[in-house]
Amino acid sequence: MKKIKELLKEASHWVLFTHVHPDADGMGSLLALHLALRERGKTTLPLVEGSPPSFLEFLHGFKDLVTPDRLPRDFPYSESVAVVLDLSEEERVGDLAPVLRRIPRRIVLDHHAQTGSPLPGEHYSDPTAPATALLVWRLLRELNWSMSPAVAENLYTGLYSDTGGFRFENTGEEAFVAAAEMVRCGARPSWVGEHLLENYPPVRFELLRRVLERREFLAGGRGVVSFLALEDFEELGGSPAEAEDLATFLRSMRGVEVSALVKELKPGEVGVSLRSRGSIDVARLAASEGGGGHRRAAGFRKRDLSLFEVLHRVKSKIEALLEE
Ligand SMILES: [Mn+2]
Repeated sequence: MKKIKELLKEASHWVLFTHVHPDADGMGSLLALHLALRERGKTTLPLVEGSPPSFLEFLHGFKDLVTPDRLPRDFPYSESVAVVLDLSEEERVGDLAPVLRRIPRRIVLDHHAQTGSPLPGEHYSDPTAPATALLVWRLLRELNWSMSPAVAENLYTGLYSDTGGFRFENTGEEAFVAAAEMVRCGARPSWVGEHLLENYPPVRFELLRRVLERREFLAGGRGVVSFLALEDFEELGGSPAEAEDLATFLRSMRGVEVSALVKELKPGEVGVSLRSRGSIDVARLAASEGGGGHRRAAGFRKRDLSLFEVLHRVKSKIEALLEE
């Protein structure tokens, strides 16, 4: 923490990273830090892999995001500090890995349980923290940096999202203390809630319809799995981002302890989202397949198996997990 604070005070050039398929916490934390650094006269390059997630375009600074195909050539990469937010494993940086390797100094801020090979750099990771946004908030406080309304609202978005709207197991007193301070600094809870939860594109409901039609119960209703194929996204005109977190919706069914949504992300690549409740630990299942996450929300990707092979594998793993 001390080294990280010193770097934040001293260094002038920053390059910010989050994981592939960024969520509200990764993106909110990244854009909050981007604005906080910029407010202190530093130059920052906020990066995003793939196309910027449109469901988060309400975040402040969203238009500043830079994709790997548009990297500025004249940026002083070798004199910069990289901050990697909401992940700690190299694999989850995706196509941005070559950029990350160009930057010698590195800070990693994360709240996931470490599973893969850790990224080299100064780590500030706390698996008990409900969100990376909360780690950024702690850092800003430690540095005595004031929070502008834009920074506060971006952080609030990350915290709100990763706590499931302050209802998940990870939600404790600190989350509410931090949220209260963010609100005091200008974050608008109703505005964030409206953009996150009441602004879904119609295609999401078409995808949800297919997910529900195809749901398959396991172990007498204690498990539920469903899937989306590439054709679904093509036919309906949506992308896997629009099916984000439908696994959480499946878990909300009475009696369900584990839910899984298997998605074909691109030709030859299948992603699996796992959710659980009670004593079931899906982070372990994900780790055994080369992925990671939290006890109740985890995932992994497969590049060597077809959609239905992955689906089959997930079903038997969930059944085994529920038999334990
Ligand atoms: Mn997170």
